[in-house]
Amino acid sequence: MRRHLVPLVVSLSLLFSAFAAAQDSSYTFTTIDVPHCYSANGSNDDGDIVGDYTDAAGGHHGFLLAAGVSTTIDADTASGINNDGHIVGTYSDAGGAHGFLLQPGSFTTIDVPGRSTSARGISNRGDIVGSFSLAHGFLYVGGIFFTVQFGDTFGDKPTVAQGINDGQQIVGTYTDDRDRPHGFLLSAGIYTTVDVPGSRQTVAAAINNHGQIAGTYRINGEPNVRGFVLLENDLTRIDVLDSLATEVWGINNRGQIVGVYADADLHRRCFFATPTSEPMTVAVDIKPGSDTNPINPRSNGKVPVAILTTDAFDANTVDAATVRLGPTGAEAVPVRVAIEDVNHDGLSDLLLHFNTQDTGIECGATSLSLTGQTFSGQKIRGADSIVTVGCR
Ligand SMILES: [Ca+2]
Ligand SMILES: [Ca+2]
Repeated sequence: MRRHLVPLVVSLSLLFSAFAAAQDSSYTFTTIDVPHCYSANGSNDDGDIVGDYTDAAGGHHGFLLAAGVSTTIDADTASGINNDGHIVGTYSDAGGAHGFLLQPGSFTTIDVPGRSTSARGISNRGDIVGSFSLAHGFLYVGGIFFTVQFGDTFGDKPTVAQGINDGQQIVGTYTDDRDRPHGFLLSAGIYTTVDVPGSRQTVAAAINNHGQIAGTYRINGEPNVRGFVLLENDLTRIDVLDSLATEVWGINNRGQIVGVYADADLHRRCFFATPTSEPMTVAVDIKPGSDTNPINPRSNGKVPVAILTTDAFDANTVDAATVRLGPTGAEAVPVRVAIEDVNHDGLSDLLLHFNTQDTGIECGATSLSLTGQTFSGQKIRGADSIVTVGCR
């Protein structure tokens, strides 16, 4: 069975030469502790990981790694997992390859009738994508298969659908007339090629709800593959430290990625990586409408705080559940969240309310700090001045 569309990536991985890759410092990499891990293919927002490992005879088996415990899945590979813990992948028998959906207590075959099928990605809505007959993509929604096909005519450009998000945007890979793979994005019925600039081969493997696309590419003239994360035109190269080659196969809504790399001894190692970018400074307005921002530390009321949208930052990308406010920026959680244009500049801001008593503010404090993250994992930080009142 062909595990990924990409015989090319599998073979590319074997083209290790003594090529030192630079570390990407915007991620923290963790090697996945599954013996003989062959590839980590997907992760949900809880950080549960699915993939496959090899046995002594070279056979492939799926795995689920959840809360540090790995479990074998009786299949060739597990390719995707959603936030409900539903897993898709591929198994094979005498009749060929079959897609599957594994839910608590049930194992369902997902086959395009009469065709060799592989299930590769699942959204939180339960939509499944994959491929059949090795050359055609599919989308499976509500018990119905739809063809996902790049190019003008069916079969013109061999296509595999690899990943899907909750907005039913689909990514995958098609092969051109010269047998070179290109990534694609299918969004609202429109197919767009997704190629890393200057690459000879690009595989688009996964897309999250923020539109971040993760995959693998090879640049013209370079021997080894690298991973990438692409958001619109913003490309991040993914190279695991000291690796000779890196493939990325999955990305979740926290921007965390999974994949496989070749270490200095040419062993395959699976990895999980979390974005570690420096906090971005954002504009914070404590008590919108007030310039002095008086706060009574003994109040049992609430403090309103706005994160302002500017030309450089959209406050609506902030995940309010991650925001904290206090003297160090780690204290209070918001108790109310609203989108509102607090400074009347036509740009909607994020207005949060915090219980004054949760902030840990003391008499004499002169500022409060706010920290948090965007939905795509970018850390943010900001502060505003205050004066304490009612302290005598
Ligand atoms: Ca203010
Ligand atoms: Ca505004």
